[in-house]
Amino acid sequence: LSVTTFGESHGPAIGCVVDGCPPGLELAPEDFVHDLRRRATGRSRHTSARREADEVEILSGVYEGRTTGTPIALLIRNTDPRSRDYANIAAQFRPGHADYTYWQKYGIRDPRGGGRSSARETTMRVAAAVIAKKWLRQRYGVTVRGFLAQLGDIRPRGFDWDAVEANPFFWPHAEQVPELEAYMDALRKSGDSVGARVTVVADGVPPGWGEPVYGKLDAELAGALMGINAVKGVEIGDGFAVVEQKGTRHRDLITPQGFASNHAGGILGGISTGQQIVASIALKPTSSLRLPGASVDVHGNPVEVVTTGRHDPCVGIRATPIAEAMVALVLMDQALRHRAQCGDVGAVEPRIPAGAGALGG
Ligand code: EPS
Repeated sequence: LSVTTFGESHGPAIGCVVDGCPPGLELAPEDFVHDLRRRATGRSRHTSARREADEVEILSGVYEGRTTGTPIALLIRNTDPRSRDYANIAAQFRPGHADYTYWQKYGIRDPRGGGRSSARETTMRVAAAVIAKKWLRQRYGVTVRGFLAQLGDIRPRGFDWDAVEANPFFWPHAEQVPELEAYMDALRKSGDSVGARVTVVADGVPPGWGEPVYGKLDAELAGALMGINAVKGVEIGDGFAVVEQKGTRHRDLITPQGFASNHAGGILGGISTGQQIVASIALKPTSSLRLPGASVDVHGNPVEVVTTGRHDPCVGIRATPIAEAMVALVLMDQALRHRAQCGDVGAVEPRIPAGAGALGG
């Protein structure tokens, strides 16, 4: 499976091409509505106020409501760009933003804002992954779900999947939502931004997906998740907590009834164990701030940068569907690769049951 996207935040449209999807999958524009809405700006006062229709047009790869096996091209027209927001920083670099490195690489400053580096691009990742999620669910019963696992220094004090979809933060503990609202209101008022942690869990992945050496499942997940805007860290399973663990604590004991724990995050030797796959990302605080910050202009002169316009004080709030998308795309790719080499089922029976997940089923 391969996916590429095109388009700029303030251009006429954004789009993607998904190549390698098997034929016969039912696909209609309505399939995209749910996940695109989950990711969209303007769902709450805690995210960017830009209002995009995010309506998907299927340009190719689908005939009479089913995928044909040819490349699937999806298009979303931008309906609410406002490039004047960037007029005052057209020749400057926002500190902490990709403005500077794009300029160093290409020598072109897009005066309309972030362009390709804008989180607007992630819309198409989510759209592409609607196909992957649907295929994984229908073909293998695999589900991919995520949640906001930390906002600044606030951590969940309880966990319930039902709560996640019932608030605009994707927070797993309903009781804490007012606390998050107050935190975000104060943050917005201050003009500053904050980081976040998002965790994604895939249930139902059979054992055997992932290449053992090059193309390990965890390496592919890490690369895909790190490729999301603003991501500065990726963890699989216990991640960086393994540094302080002893082997007797970390190893997941195996019983005929299944694994007794899941510190590994469902992956051993680059190959899925059959347990929940668990991956987390750390997202940095948004760099587009209205608080002045020192920088330079394209001539190297010192400037104070102030970013106006419509920005998210915490990009992590909208990152849950994006992280799910990257996990789903990698899983579909690995499923197809595994199937090509080994067929649908693993090499040996019986298998032990999945056993313990890191997070309730
Ligand atoms: C973004 C800046 C803002 C956000 C945008 C992400 O864009 P603009 O200034 O062009 O309105 O609104 O998010 C989206 C439009 C979206 O669909 O996610 C940025 O710099 O990343």
